[in-house]
Amino acid sequence: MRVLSMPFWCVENPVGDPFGRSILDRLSPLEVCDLLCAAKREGLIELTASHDDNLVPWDPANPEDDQDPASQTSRTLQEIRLRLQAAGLRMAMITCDLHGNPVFRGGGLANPNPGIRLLAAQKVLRSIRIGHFFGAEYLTYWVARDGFETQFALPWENTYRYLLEGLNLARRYIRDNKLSIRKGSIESKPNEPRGEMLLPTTGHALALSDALEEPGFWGVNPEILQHEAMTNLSPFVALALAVARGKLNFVHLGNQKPGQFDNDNPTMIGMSGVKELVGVLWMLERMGWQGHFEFDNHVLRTDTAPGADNAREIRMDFIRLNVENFRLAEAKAAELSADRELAAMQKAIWGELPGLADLLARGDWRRILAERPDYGQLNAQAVRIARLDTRANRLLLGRRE
Ligand code: XUL
Ligand code: MN
Repeated sequence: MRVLSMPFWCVENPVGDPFGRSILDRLSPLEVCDLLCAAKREGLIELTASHDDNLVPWDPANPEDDQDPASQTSRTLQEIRLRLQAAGLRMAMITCDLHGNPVFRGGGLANPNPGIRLLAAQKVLRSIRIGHFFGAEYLTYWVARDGFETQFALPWENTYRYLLEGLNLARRYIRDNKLSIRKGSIESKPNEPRGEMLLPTTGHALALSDALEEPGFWGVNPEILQHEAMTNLSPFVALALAVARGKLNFVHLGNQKPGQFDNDNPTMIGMSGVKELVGVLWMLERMGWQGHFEFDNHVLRTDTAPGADNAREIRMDFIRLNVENFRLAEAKAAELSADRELAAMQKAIWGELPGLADLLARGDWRRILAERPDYGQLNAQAVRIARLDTRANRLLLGRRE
Protein backbone atom coordinates (compact mmCIF):
# COMPACT_ATOMS: atom_id res chain seq x y z
CA MET A 1 0.00 0.00 0.00
CA ARG A 2 1.25 3.45 -0.94
CA VAL A 3 2.26 5.93 1.73
CA LEU A 4 -0.17 8.87 1.77
CA SER A 5 0.28 12.50 2.75
CA MET A 6 -2.36 15.10 3.59
CA PRO A 7 -1.10 18.69 3.67
CA PHE A 8 -2.06 21.44 6.12
CA TRP A 9 -3.42 23.70 3.37
CA CYS A 10 -5.94 21.16 2.03
CA VAL A 11 -7.47 20.62 5.47
CA GLU A 12 -7.36 24.30 6.38
CA ASN A 13 -9.09 25.44 3.14
CA PRO A 14 -12.48 26.97 4.09
CA VAL A 15 -13.48 26.70 0.40
CA GLY A 16 -14.41 30.17 -0.77
CA ASP A 17 -14.41 30.72 -4.52
CA PRO A 18 -14.27 33.84 -6.74
CA PHE A 19 -18.09 34.01 -6.61
CA GLY A 20 -18.76 33.40 -2.96
CA ARG A 21 -17.19 33.56 0.46
CA SER A 22 -15.94 30.68 2.57
CA ILE A 23 -18.54 28.54 4.30
CA LEU A 24 -16.46 26.40 6.65
CA ASP A 25 -15.31 28.09 9.86
CA ARG A 26 -11.60 28.82 9.78
CA LEU A 27 -9.24 26.72 11.90
CA SER A 28 -5.95 27.79 13.46
CA PRO A 29 -2.72 25.99 12.45
CA LEU A 30 -2.81 24.09 15.77
CA GLU A 31 -6.40 22.96 15.14
CA VAL A 32 -5.47 21.78 11.65
CA CYS A 33 -2.47 20.01 13.14
CA ASP A 34 -4.76 18.20 15.61
CA LEU A 35 -7.02 16.97 12.79
CA LEU A 36 -4.02 15.69 10.83
CA CYS A 37 -2.72 13.95 13.96
CA ALA A 38 -6.16 12.35 14.44
CA ALA A 39 -5.99 11.12 10.82
CA LYS A 40 -2.58 9.60 11.52
CA ARG A 41 -3.91 7.89 14.65
CA GLU A 42 -6.78 6.49 12.57
CA GLY A 43 -4.21 4.98 10.22
CA LEU A 44 -5.28 7.14 7.28
CA ILE A 45 -2.04 9.00 6.56
CA GLU A 46 1.67 8.73 7.33
CA LEU A 47 2.89 12.15 6.17
CA THR A 48 1.96 15.80 5.95
CA ALA A 49 3.26 18.91 4.20
CA SER A 50 2.82 22.66 4.51
CA HIS A 51 3.44 26.12 3.17
CA ASP A 52 5.25 28.39 5.62
CA ASP A 53 2.13 30.58 5.85
CA ASN A 54 -0.12 27.66 6.92
CA LEU A 55 2.03 27.33 10.05
CA VAL A 56 3.13 30.86 11.01
CA PRO A 57 2.57 34.36 9.62
CA TRP A 58 5.34 36.10 7.66
CA ASP A 59 6.60 39.54 8.61
CA PRO A 60 8.79 40.94 5.80
CA ALA A 61 10.39 43.36 8.30
CA ASN A 62 11.52 40.43 10.45
CA PRO A 63 12.48 37.63 8.04
CA GLU A 64 14.55 35.72 10.61
CA ASP A 65 12.00 35.60 13.43
CA ASP A 66 12.17 31.81 13.33
CA GLN A 67 15.80 32.01 14.54
CA ASP A 68 14.76 33.73 17.77
CA PRO A 69 13.63 31.04 20.26
CA ALA A 70 11.57 33.64 22.17
CA SER A 71 9.50 34.72 19.14
CA GLN A 72 5.85 33.78 18.73
CA THR A 73 6.86 32.08 15.46
CA SER A 74 9.32 29.78 17.24
CA ARG A 75 6.83 29.01 19.98
CA THR A 76 4.10 28.05 17.49
CA LEU A 77 6.51 25.91 15.46
CA GLN A 78 7.67 24.16 18.65
CA GLU A 79 4.09 23.39 19.64
CA ILE A 80 3.21 22.02 16.18
CA ARG A 81 6.34 19.87 16.18
CA LEU A 82 5.52 18.46 19.62
CA ARG A 83 2.01 17.49 18.49
CA LEU A 84 3.23 15.93 15.24
CA GLN A 85 5.89 13.95 17.09
CA ALA A 86 3.40 12.69 19.65
CA ALA A 87 1.19 11.37 16.83
CA GLY A 88 4.11 10.01 14.79
CA LEU A 89 3.12 12.16 11.82
CA ARG A 90 6.10 13.24 9.69
CA MET A 91 6.32 16.57 7.84
CA ALA A 92 7.67 15.32 4.50
CA MET A 93 7.58 18.52 2.49
CA ILE A 94 7.76 22.29 2.98
CA THR A 95 6.85 24.83 0.34
CA CYS A 96 7.07 28.62 0.38
CA ASP A 97 3.82 30.48 -0.18
CA LEU A 98 4.64 33.02 -2.89
CA HIS A 99 1.05 33.43 -4.03
CA GLY A 100 -0.98 34.75 -1.06
CA ASN A 101 0.78 37.95 -0.03
CA PRO A 102 -0.17 40.83 -2.36
CA VAL A 103 3.45 41.95 -2.80
CA PHE A 104 3.99 38.82 -4.92
CA ARG A 105 1.10 39.55 -7.29
CA GLY A 106 3.57 40.09 -10.16
CA GLY A 107 5.68 37.04 -9.34
CA GLY A 108 7.99 35.60 -6.69
CA LEU A 109 11.43 34.19 -7.59
CA ALA A 110 11.09 35.41 -11.20
CA ASN A 111 9.52 38.77 -10.38
CA PRO A 112 10.98 41.39 -12.75
CA ASN A 113 11.54 43.73 -9.77
CA PRO A 114 14.76 42.84 -7.86
CA GLY A 115 13.36 44.24 -4.60
CA ILE A 116 10.48 41.78 -4.70
CA ARG A 117 12.80 38.96 -5.82
CA LEU A 118 14.86 39.67 -2.71
CA LEU A 119 11.77 39.44 -0.48
CA ALA A 120 10.86 36.16 -2.20
CA ALA A 121 14.38 34.80 -1.70
CA GLN A 122 14.35 35.66 2.02
CA LYS A 123 10.93 34.06 2.41
CA VAL A 124 12.07 30.88 0.63
CA LEU A 125 15.16 30.62 2.87
CA ARG A 126 12.99 31.04 5.96
CA SER A 127 10.68 28.30 4.66
CA ILE A 128 13.68 26.03 4.19
CA ARG A 129 14.71 26.62 7.81
CA ILE A 130 11.16 25.85 8.93
CA GLY A 131 11.20 22.67 6.85
CA HIS A 132 14.50 21.67 8.45
CA PHE A 133 13.05 22.29 11.90
CA PHE A 134 10.47 19.57 11.11
CA GLY A 135 13.01 17.30 9.38
CA ALA A 136 11.32 17.72 5.97
CA GLU A 137 12.88 15.86 3.04
CA TYR A 138 11.40 17.86 0.15
CA LEU A 139 11.30 21.55 -0.75
CA THR A 140 8.64 22.28 -3.37
CA TYR A 141 8.72 25.25 -5.69
CA TRP A 142 5.27 25.63 -7.24
CA VAL A 143 5.31 28.14 -10.11
CA ALA A 144 2.46 30.17 -8.45
CA ARG A 145 2.52 33.81 -9.62
CA ASP A 146 5.68 33.52 -11.72
CA GLY A 147 3.86 34.19 -14.97
CA PHE A 148 2.19 36.88 -17.05
CA GLU A 149 -0.99 38.12 -18.68
CA THR A 150 0.59 40.24 -21.41
CA GLN A 151 3.71 39.38 -23.37
CA PHE A 152 5.22 42.89 -23.08
CA ALA A 153 5.30 42.86 -19.27
CA LEU A 154 8.26 40.49 -18.84
CA PRO A 155 11.98 41.01 -19.47
CA TRP A 156 12.16 37.72 -21.38
CA GLU A 157 15.93 37.86 -21.85
CA ASN A 158 16.28 37.50 -18.04
CA THR A 159 13.09 35.81 -16.88
CA TYR A 160 14.25 32.19 -16.75
CA ARG A 161 17.66 33.28 -15.42
CA TYR A 162 15.86 34.81 -12.42
CA LEU A 163 14.09 31.52 -11.80
CA LEU A 164 17.34 29.57 -12.04
CA GLU A 165 19.06 32.03 -9.66
CA GLY A 166 16.29 31.66 -7.09
CA LEU A 167 16.29 27.87 -7.17
CA ASN A 168 20.10 27.64 -7.17
CA LEU A 169 20.14 29.90 -4.11
CA ALA A 170 17.74 27.54 -2.31
CA ARG A 171 19.94 24.54 -3.10
CA ARG A 172 23.12 26.34 -1.97
CA TYR A 173 21.49 27.37 1.32
CA ILE A 174 20.47 23.77 2.05
CA ARG A 175 23.92 22.40 1.19
CA ASP A 176 25.99 25.06 2.99
CA ASN A 177 23.95 24.70 6.17
CA LYS A 178 23.58 20.90 5.94
CA LEU A 179 19.79 21.09 6.26
CA SER A 180 17.41 18.12 6.22
CA ILE A 181 15.98 18.69 2.73
CA ARG A 182 17.42 16.15 0.32
CA LYS A 183 15.36 16.90 -2.82
CA GLY A 184 14.00 19.98 -4.52
CA SER A 185 10.70 19.49 -6.30
CA ILE A 186 9.24 21.65 -9.07
CA GLU A 187 5.48 21.72 -9.58
CA SER A 188 4.16 23.00 -12.89
CA LYS A 189 0.76 24.47 -13.70
CA PRO A 190 -0.49 26.05 -16.95
CA ASN A 191 -2.52 28.97 -15.51
CA GLU A 192 -4.23 30.12 -12.28
CA PRO A 193 -3.45 32.33 -10.53
CA ARG A 194 -1.71 33.99 -13.53
CA GLY A 195 -3.10 34.00 -17.05
CA GLU A 196 0.03 32.12 -18.14
CA MET A 197 2.64 30.52 -15.91
CA LEU A 198 6.35 30.12 -16.61
CA LEU A 199 6.32 26.32 -16.13
CA PRO A 200 3.02 25.16 -17.65
CA THR A 201 3.75 21.42 -17.80
CA THR A 202 5.85 18.73 -16.16
CA GLY A 203 7.95 18.69 -19.33
CA HIS A 204 8.84 22.36 -18.81
CA ALA A 205 9.69 21.66 -15.15
CA LEU A 206 11.92 18.72 -16.09
CA ALA A 207 13.75 20.78 -18.70
CA LEU A 208 14.35 23.59 -16.19
CA SER A 209 15.55 21.13 -13.55
CA ASP A 210 18.33 19.98 -15.87
CA ALA A 211 19.57 23.56 -16.24
CA LEU A 212 20.05 24.04 -12.48
CA GLU A 213 23.47 23.90 -10.76
CA GLU A 214 22.84 20.46 -9.30
CA PRO A 215 20.34 18.76 -11.62
CA GLY A 216 20.32 15.54 -9.56
CA PHE A 217 18.95 17.42 -6.55
CA TRP A 218 15.89 18.56 -8.47
CA GLY A 219 12.86 16.54 -9.49
CA VAL A 220 9.16 17.14 -10.02
CA ASN A 221 5.79 16.50 -8.38
CA PRO A 222 3.17 16.58 -11.14
CA GLU A 223 -0.36 17.27 -9.95
CA ILE A 224 -2.76 14.74 -11.40
CA LEU A 225 -5.43 14.71 -12.53
CA GLN A 226 -5.53 18.51 -12.21
CA HIS A 227 -2.63 20.59 -13.50
CA GLU A 228 -1.80 18.63 -16.65
CA ALA A 229 -5.44 17.96 -17.51
CA MET A 230 -6.33 21.67 -17.31
CA THR A 231 -4.87 21.87 -20.83
CA ASN A 232 -6.06 18.39 -21.81
CA LEU A 233 -2.68 16.75 -21.42
CA SER A 234 -2.46 13.20 -20.11
CA PRO A 235 -1.19 12.30 -16.63
CA PHE A 236 0.49 9.24 -18.10
CA VAL A 237 3.09 11.06 -20.18
CA ALA A 238 3.90 13.51 -17.36
CA LEU A 239 4.46 10.76 -14.81
CA ALA A 240 6.14 8.24 -17.11
CA LEU A 241 8.67 10.78 -18.39
CA ALA A 242 9.43 11.94 -14.85
CA VAL A 243 10.01 8.33 -13.72
CA ALA A 244 12.11 7.59 -16.82
CA ARG A 245 14.31 10.60 -15.93
CA GLY A 246 14.59 9.41 -12.30
CA LYS A 247 12.91 12.66 -11.22
CA LEU A 248 9.47 11.77 -9.90
CA ASN A 249 9.66 12.85 -6.23
CA PHE A 250 6.01 12.38 -5.29
CA VAL A 251 2.60 12.88 -6.86
CA HIS A 252 0.01 15.53 -6.05
CA LEU A 253 -3.44 14.02 -6.26
CA GLY A 254 -6.99 15.18 -6.84
CA ASN A 255 -9.64 15.02 -9.54
CA GLN A 256 -10.42 17.24 -12.51
CA LYS A 257 -12.73 17.62 -15.48
CA PRO A 258 -10.21 17.94 -18.34
CA GLY A 259 -9.98 21.40 -19.88
CA GLN A 260 -11.56 23.23 -16.94
CA PHE A 261 -10.20 25.53 -14.22
CA ASP A 262 -8.22 23.88 -11.40
CA ASN A 263 -11.10 21.79 -9.99
CA ASP A 264 -9.15 20.34 -7.03
CA ASN A 265 -11.93 17.82 -6.45
CA PRO A 266 -11.21 15.10 -3.91
CA THR A 267 -9.75 11.88 -5.27
CA MET A 268 -12.06 10.24 -7.89
CA ILE A 269 -14.94 12.60 -7.02
CA GLY A 270 -16.41 13.94 -10.26
CA MET A 271 -17.65 12.82 -13.64
CA SER A 272 -14.44 11.11 -14.74
CA GLY A 273 -11.10 10.14 -13.30
CA VAL A 274 -11.68 6.57 -12.13
CA LYS A 275 -10.11 4.83 -15.12
CA GLU A 276 -7.34 7.43 -15.24
CA LEU A 277 -6.32 7.00 -11.60
CA VAL A 278 -6.42 3.20 -11.76
CA GLY A 279 -4.28 3.42 -14.89
CA VAL A 280 -1.80 5.76 -13.23
CA LEU A 281 -1.42 3.43 -10.24
CA TRP A 282 -1.07 0.41 -12.51
CA MET A 283 1.57 2.20 -14.59
CA LEU A 284 3.65 3.49 -11.68
CA GLU A 285 3.67 0.03 -10.09
CA ARG A 286 4.80 -1.45 -13.42
CA MET A 287 7.57 1.14 -13.66
CA GLY A 288 8.81 0.20 -10.19
CA TRP A 289 8.26 3.68 -8.75
CA GLN A 290 8.02 3.47 -4.96
CA GLY A 291 7.21 7.04 -3.90
CA HIS A 292 4.28 8.51 -2.00
CA PHE A 293 1.07 10.27 -3.02
CA GLU A 294 0.12 13.58 -1.50
CA PHE A 295 -3.49 14.74 -1.70
CA ASP A 296 -3.79 18.25 -3.08
CA ASN A 297 -7.49 19.05 -3.25
CA HIS A 298 -10.25 20.50 -1.09
CA VAL A 299 -13.72 19.77 0.25
CA LEU A 300 -16.47 20.21 -2.36
CA ARG A 301 -18.06 23.59 -1.56
CA THR A 302 -21.53 22.00 -1.63
CA ASP A 303 -20.42 19.63 1.12
CA THR A 304 -19.59 22.38 3.61
CA ALA A 305 -21.65 24.03 6.33
CA PRO A 306 -20.85 26.65 8.98
CA GLY A 307 -20.35 25.91 12.67
CA ALA A 308 -17.56 24.66 14.91
CA ASP A 309 -18.57 20.98 14.84
CA ASN A 310 -18.91 21.00 11.05
CA ALA A 311 -15.51 22.68 10.78
CA ARG A 312 -13.91 19.57 12.27
CA GLU A 313 -16.21 16.75 11.14
CA ILE A 314 -16.46 17.81 7.50
CA ARG A 315 -12.70 18.13 7.27
CA MET A 316 -12.13 14.69 8.88
CA ASP A 317 -14.67 13.21 6.50
CA PHE A 318 -12.80 14.86 3.62
CA ILE A 319 -9.58 13.12 4.67
CA ARG A 320 -11.39 9.77 5.02
CA LEU A 321 -13.05 10.07 1.60
CA ASN A 322 -9.77 10.90 -0.10
CA VAL A 323 -8.10 7.89 1.47
CA GLU A 324 -11.03 5.55 0.78
CA ASN A 325 -11.12 6.52 -2.89
CA PHE A 326 -7.37 6.16 -3.20
CA ARG A 327 -7.40 2.69 -1.65
CA LEU A 328 -10.26 1.64 -3.97
CA ALA A 329 -8.21 2.68 -7.01
CA GLU A 330 -5.10 1.06 -5.60
CA ALA A 331 -6.84 -2.28 -5.05
CA LYS A 332 -8.29 -2.16 -8.56
CA ALA A 333 -4.87 -1.41 -10.05
CA ALA A 334 -3.46 -4.45 -8.24
CA GLU A 335 -6.31 -6.56 -9.66
CA LEU A 336 -5.48 -5.40 -13.17
CA SER A 337 -1.78 -6.15 -12.64
CA ALA A 338 -2.61 -9.70 -11.49
CA ASP A 339 -5.06 -10.50 -14.28
CA ARG A 340 -3.68 -13.23 -16.55
CA GLU A 341 -6.08 -12.55 -19.39
CA LEU A 342 -5.11 -8.90 -19.53
CA ALA A 343 -1.44 -9.88 -19.41
CA ALA A 344 -1.94 -12.28 -22.32
CA MET A 345 -3.62 -9.55 -24.36
CA GLN A 346 -0.77 -7.16 -23.62
CA LYS A 347 1.74 -9.81 -24.67
CA ALA A 348 -0.06 -10.23 -27.97
CA ILE A 349 0.35 -6.51 -28.63
CA TRP A 350 3.80 -6.01 -27.16
CA GLY A 351 5.31 -9.05 -28.90
CA GLU A 352 7.51 -11.81 -27.55
CA LEU A 353 10.82 -11.37 -29.29
CA PRO A 354 13.35 -10.94 -26.44
CA GLY A 355 16.31 -11.58 -28.77
CA LEU A 356 15.32 -8.66 -30.97
CA ALA A 357 14.53 -6.42 -28.01
CA ASP A 358 18.06 -7.02 -26.68
CA LEU A 359 19.55 -6.36 -30.09
CA LEU A 360 17.80 -3.00 -30.30
CA ALA A 361 18.73 -2.13 -26.72
CA ARG A 362 22.42 -2.74 -27.43
CA GLY A 363 22.23 -0.28 -30.32
CA ASP A 364 24.87 -1.95 -32.53
CA TRP A 365 23.90 -0.51 -35.92
CA ARG A 366 25.79 -3.20 -37.90
CA ARG A 367 23.77 -6.00 -36.33
CA ILE A 368 20.57 -4.01 -36.58
CA LEU A 369 21.15 -3.47 -40.30
CA ALA A 370 21.92 -7.18 -40.78
CA GLU A 371 18.52 -8.34 -39.48
CA ARG A 372 15.61 -9.12 -41.84
CA PRO A 373 12.39 -8.94 -39.80
CA ASP A 374 9.33 -10.65 -41.30
CA TYR A 375 7.41 -7.56 -42.49
CA GLY A 376 4.51 -9.59 -43.85
CA GLN A 377 3.94 -11.45 -40.59
CA LEU A 378 4.32 -8.33 -38.45
CA ASN A 379 1.96 -6.32 -40.65
CA ALA A 380 -0.66 -9.06 -40.76
CA GLN A 381 -1.46 -8.84 -37.04
CA ALA A 382 -4.26 -6.55 -35.88
CA VAL A 383 -3.29 -4.52 -32.82
CA ARG A 384 -6.17 -5.57 -30.55
CA ILE A 385 -6.38 -2.56 -28.24
CA ALA A 386 -10.19 -2.30 -28.02
CA ARG A 387 -10.46 -5.90 -26.86
CA LEU A 388 -7.76 -5.36 -24.28
CA ASP A 389 -9.50 -2.22 -23.01
CA THR A 390 -12.79 -4.07 -22.75
CA ARG A 391 -11.07 -6.59 -20.49
CA ALA A 392 -9.82 -3.68 -18.39
CA ASN A 393 -13.37 -2.25 -18.28
CA ARG A 394 -14.79 -5.59 -17.16
CA LEU A 395 -12.32 -5.68 -14.31
CA LEU A 396 -13.01 -2.03 -13.45
CA LEU A 397 -16.75 -2.61 -13.35
CA GLY A 398 -16.50 -5.84 -11.42
CA ARG A 399 -17.45 -8.37 -14.11
CA ARG A 400 -14.60 -10.81 -14.13
CA GLU A 401 -15.94 -13.28 -16.73
C1 XUL B 1 -1.90 25.02 -6.50
C2 XUL B 1 -1.08 23.94 -5.93
C3 XUL B 1 -0.29 24.33 -4.74
C4 XUL B 1 1.01 23.63 -4.61
C5 XUL B 1 1.81 24.01 -3.40
O1 XUL B 1 -2.64 24.66 -7.60
O2 XUL B 1 -1.10 22.84 -6.40
O3 XUL B 1 -1.07 24.13 -3.61
O4 XUL B 1 0.86 22.25 -4.60
O5 XUL B 1 1.99 25.36 -3.31
MN1 MN C 1 -0.28 20.87 -5.97
